[in-house]
Amino acid sequence: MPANLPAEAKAKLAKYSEARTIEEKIRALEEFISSVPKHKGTENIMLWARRRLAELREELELRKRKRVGGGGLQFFVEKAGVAQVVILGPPNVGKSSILAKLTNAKPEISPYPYTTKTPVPGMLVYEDVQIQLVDTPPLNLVDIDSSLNNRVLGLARNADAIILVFSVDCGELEEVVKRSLSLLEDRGIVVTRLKGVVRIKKSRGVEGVKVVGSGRLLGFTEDELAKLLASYRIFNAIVEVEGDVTLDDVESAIITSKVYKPTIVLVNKIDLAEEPGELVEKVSHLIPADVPVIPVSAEKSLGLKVLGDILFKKLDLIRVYTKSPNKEPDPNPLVVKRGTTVIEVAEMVHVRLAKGFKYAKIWGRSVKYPGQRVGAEHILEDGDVVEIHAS
Ligand SMILES: Nc1nc2c(ncn2[C@@H]2O[C@H](COP(=O)(O)OP(=O)(O)OP(=O)(O)O)[C@@H](O)[C@H]2O)c(=O)[nH]1
Ligand SMILES: [Mg+2]
Repeated sequence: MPANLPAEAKAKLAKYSEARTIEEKIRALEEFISSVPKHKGTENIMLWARRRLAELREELELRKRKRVGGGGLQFFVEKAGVAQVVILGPPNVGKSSILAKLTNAKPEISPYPYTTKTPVPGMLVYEDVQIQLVDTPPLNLVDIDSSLNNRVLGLARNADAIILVFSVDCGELEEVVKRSLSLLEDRGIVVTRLKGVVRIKKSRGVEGVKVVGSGRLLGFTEDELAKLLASYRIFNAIVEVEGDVTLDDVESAIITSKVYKPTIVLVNKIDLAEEPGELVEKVSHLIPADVPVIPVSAEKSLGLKVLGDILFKKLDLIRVYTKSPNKEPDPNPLVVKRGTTVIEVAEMVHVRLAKGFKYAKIWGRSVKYPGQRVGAEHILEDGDVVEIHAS
């Protein structure tokens, strides 16, 4: 249902999105809430705004406590390695056990729920790269607006990917899966690329509104899109569209700033299942098709070996090994986004190589034969060795 927000509310929202400090954001959001008329069409927006406000107040509170002597629980985890992946899930499913098995970290593990109180990082070594995993306190699926949920979901929003853990002994497993998914969705964390996804990047660098991506606009034109954005005072933006997208989807993207997080699902304690296949099938049924569902047992070390590989692929990263002529390739890869071109790698190595770029020689999956010459726009693949020739 369209929100039909009055101009005043839209202006407040613009103020919120431009606010630089938490205090400013809180004030702008409070003003936004009081300027939104209450009716069916605005229910979702109000829900979003109230939750966002709660998250922001929580964050402010934490920062204050930290300032007055570090009494507060430390919730922010500095990123390290090639990506940060949070381990999320309901209480007692074995999140900490999984971290302990996959990394050198020693989190507290116990048969009682709510054992983990603060995030615990560890490093997963996958071949020649390190992926940071962060164990978190459990998601509360009963009191969904709990302050712990706010903090944990804040971590997830900031991470590069999510490992969502359930377990065989979850009780009403299907209900638990459904609730967990809707908790993420309600907070604007999208785990699949199959549904329509809109991302709006405000940018002074573009002239007007530019639509990119492989998706389709359903029932509206680019002109109508630009008008809607303008009503929210967004005049220069790149709108990334994937899947089928309606004008309502665009509006909710403007308001709630949804983020896509690559996700994998683990069904842990599979050692306890009498019919593991059937159970995994049941869970898979509820999970979007592009999210892998993997049965594992932290206790019996089952199914864990493949996780590094699956995670790395899901993160859409590739490893590129640079080399100088007549030398061995650098053993430390450059880890870059899938789709990266030769010239982009040249820029990362040295401006001189990019400016004077002539050609590159490649060994690896992206070429037909070893040492093949390619141009600047050649797209690299995982494992490629690149030798750049510049003047
Ligand atoms: N049978 C079996 N038990 C497991 C497995 N993994 C974890 N457990 C047990 O499940 C209980 C909870 O494990 P934790 O790793 O503390 O679970 P958690 O999800 O971190 O729990 P919270 O921090 O409270 O959210 C412990 O008693 C573990 O020994 C498994 O694969 N199989
Ligand atoms: Mg734990």
